[in-house]
Order: sequence, then structure tokens, then C-alpha cells
Amino acid sequence: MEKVIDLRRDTITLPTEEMREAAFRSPLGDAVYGEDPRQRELEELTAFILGKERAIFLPSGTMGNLVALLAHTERGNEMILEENAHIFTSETGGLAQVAGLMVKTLRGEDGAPEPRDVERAIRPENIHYPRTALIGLENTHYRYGGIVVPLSKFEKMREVADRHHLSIHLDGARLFNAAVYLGVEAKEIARYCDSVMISLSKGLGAPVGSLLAGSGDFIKEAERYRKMLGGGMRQTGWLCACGILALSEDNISRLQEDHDNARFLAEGLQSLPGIEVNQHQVQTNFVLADLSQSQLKASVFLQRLRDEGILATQVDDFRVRFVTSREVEREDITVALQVIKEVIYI
Ligand code: TLP
Repeated sequence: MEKVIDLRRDTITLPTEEMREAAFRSPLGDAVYGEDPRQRELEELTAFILGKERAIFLPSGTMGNLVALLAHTERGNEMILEENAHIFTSETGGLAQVAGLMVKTLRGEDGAPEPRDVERAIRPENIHYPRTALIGLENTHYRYGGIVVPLSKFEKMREVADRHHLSIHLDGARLFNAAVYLGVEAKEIARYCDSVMISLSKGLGAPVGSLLAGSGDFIKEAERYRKMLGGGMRQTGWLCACGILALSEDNISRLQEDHDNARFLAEGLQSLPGIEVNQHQVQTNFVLADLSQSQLKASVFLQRLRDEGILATQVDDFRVRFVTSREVEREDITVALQVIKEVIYI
């Protein structure tokens, strides 16, 4: 069987040889007692990179987000989120089930709602109303094709939050993709937010892990909730050694290759009759392709691709998503485009 070209997700990335070697050589200790040297190093490094006082390592982004919500809010509070935010759509309703939150969703197709709409959605103090406690942002935005929320929007959102004494949590599962796109350091985005979750196991290529960063007091609370949810792991050094390499400057700037490959794929797809790609949306490592003009159903298209060893994801009846990562090279994209050209007109 020829090489499978996997364009489904960036979570498929495998650790590099260097990561495997570092993991193998890593000193180990009981991280629940703060005794794992690599976990401590990774947490300090993350806090530094994000410009926050402290950071903690967690097994997943979902847990990082949930811990943040628990630490920022009280049960019965309301949180404001963009209506397609991952925290709202794809984290099993943990915000309601575990954190006891109500949610006010607002639409914002450039990845975040308008700050003035957020301000209008904040509940006034009234005995009948839940209290608005938190604004959630996501950068890059998963469901809008990895689009980058501009810094100007963060700035305005911060002003709204400050006027109403609210906190902002950032789901930064792909924050470094956003930073590379904007040509800024990640802390330039993080500075507008009280807490930030980042993932190591997506484009950055570490096998497992996310971090949550914020003020010292916030992280002290977050540590308790991490433990409560079962995220207090023991000899984490193997994972954290990979994470430290994942956060190296070279590894972060390498994300540009994934972005370039996504653009190359998007332009190739656009040149095929029957396929539409919103080129403006192709900013990082995602490409959303619309097949409705060709009348070809996404499920049929994807099966044809799968038969040829190319994997992508269905978004809805006529839309598919391609995600580039270190596991796919420029030549793979060329092959994929050739195959797509062949299967779309059968
Ligand atoms: N997203 C996953 C799926 O859940 C869709 C993926 O395949 O990319 N925030 C954002 C914006 C995410 O895209 C994800 C993962 C998470 C949070 C959750 O991270 P994990 O998977 O580590 O729990």
C-alpha cells in the first residue's frame, strides 16, 4: 500500500526523533508533588512564552479549558462564547455538566463576536438574572477553518471585559498558528486574556498535553480543579520532554510550512471547476472546500479519496475540511490535488 496522505487533523502528528530521544533520557519524578523536573521546566517555559505568572500541564485541551472555567466562575454564572466555539460545540457540554454554567452564544464569522454585541449581552445586576462572569475566545478558530482573530478585536474585548470586571479565557489550542500568521509572539495575543490554554499535541507535534497559564492566584485554584478532574499525573517527564522541544522557536516557526501547504492546496482546489474555497479563510493550516457546485456529496467524495489513500473530514453535506501538518509534505499535496482532480469528475 502506498503512503496514506492524512489531511484529517493536525492531532495526528507524531513526535520527532529528537523528541523520542529526549523523552527516553528524561529524569522523572512524581509531578503531583511537584517533583518531576521536566514538568516544572515545561510549566515555567510556557509561563514565560505566554507572559503569565504561572502555567500548569494537563493531559488535554478539553481538560485545560474546563479547569479554566471552573477556576474563573461559580455554578450558575453565565459565560459568553462565539456560537461555534470548541468549548461550546465539542467538549461534551462540560461547561454545563461539570462547571454548572449557563452560556450566551453570539455569532462572529471572523472567529469572535463583535465586542459591542458582547457588551450588550452582559447581564445587568438584577435579582432575576444569572451573573455574567466570563468571556471565552478561540484563536485560531477551529470551525471557521483555522481563521485568525485579529489583535484589534482582542484589544476591544479587553476594554469591554475591564469595564464590566469580567475575565477572558482564551482557547489557544492553535495559538501559535495565530501568532505565526500575525507575525507576533504568542504573548502579544495572550496579554489581552486572563487565562490561556495551549495545546502541544496538534501542529507542534508533541504526543500528549496542553498547558493552562494565568496569574499565580488563578493557577493555584486551577491546580485544585486539575486534581479533582483526575489530571494530576505522576511521572510526566517523558511527555514534558517532548513538550519542551515542541515549544522551541524553530518548531513554532515551522508552522509556517503548514500554512504555506494549506495555501498551495487551497489555490489548487480553487482552480478545479466545481470546488469553491473561501481564500480569505485560508490563513493557517485548514482548508474548507465547498463541493455544492459540483453536486457531489462530501461523503461520496471522501470515500473516493479514501480509496486512493487520501484522508480528509466531512464538515456537512457538501463541505470537506483538509488540515495540513508536519505529516504531509508539499509533494503529498501535489499528489492529493491530482487525485482530487481525477475523482471529482467520475
Ligand atoms: N479539537 C479536535 C476535535 O475535538 C475536533 C481536533 O481534532 O482538532 N480547542 C480547540 C480549538 C480544538 O480544536 C481542540 C481539539 C480542543 C480545544 C481540545 O483539545 P484536546 O483534543 O486536547 O482535548
